[in-house]
Amino acid sequence: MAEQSLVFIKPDGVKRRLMSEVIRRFETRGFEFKRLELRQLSSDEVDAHYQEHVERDFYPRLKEFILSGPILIMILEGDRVVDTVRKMVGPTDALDAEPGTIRGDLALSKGENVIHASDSPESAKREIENFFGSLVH
Ligand code: IDP
Ligand code: MG
Repeated sequence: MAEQSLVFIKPDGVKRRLMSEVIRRFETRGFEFKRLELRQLSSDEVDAHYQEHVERDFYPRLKEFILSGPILIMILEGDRVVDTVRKMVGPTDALDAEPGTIRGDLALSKGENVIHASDSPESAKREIENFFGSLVH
């Protein structure tokens, strides 16, 4: 199966009407969209998605933020999609993100940073199974 990445626009990006801007970047870069779905996550889905962060001091605020409105979930597919999308997204703290990246162009915060993207093919599989119940072909 071709490499996939689980990406979502966070509630700040949806509320700020950045969906089309972010979709456009991935579409024009050449990735295939396997899924594209606006969805309100459940508490359990957020805990499972951010399992590596649930004990962190910032987690309660992160969870409240992710649950504060719908997110736009995408499964993107293509050659080296995981690393390429992470480069297009930029670092976690948007103040460190270079212009030209999604966070560098569209955000100014470390918490409310517009977008999530899988950090490895293994994370992508786990995240896709969490949101879609199985891998997607
Ligand atoms: P990533 O989204 O760039 O992979 P992670 O370190 O995996 O960054 O953190 C997940 C998300 O948790 C971040 O995108 C951000 O929304 C939030 N977050 C991470 N670190 C902090 C922090 O120090 N303060 C507030 N929010 C944070
Ligand atoms: Mg991460």
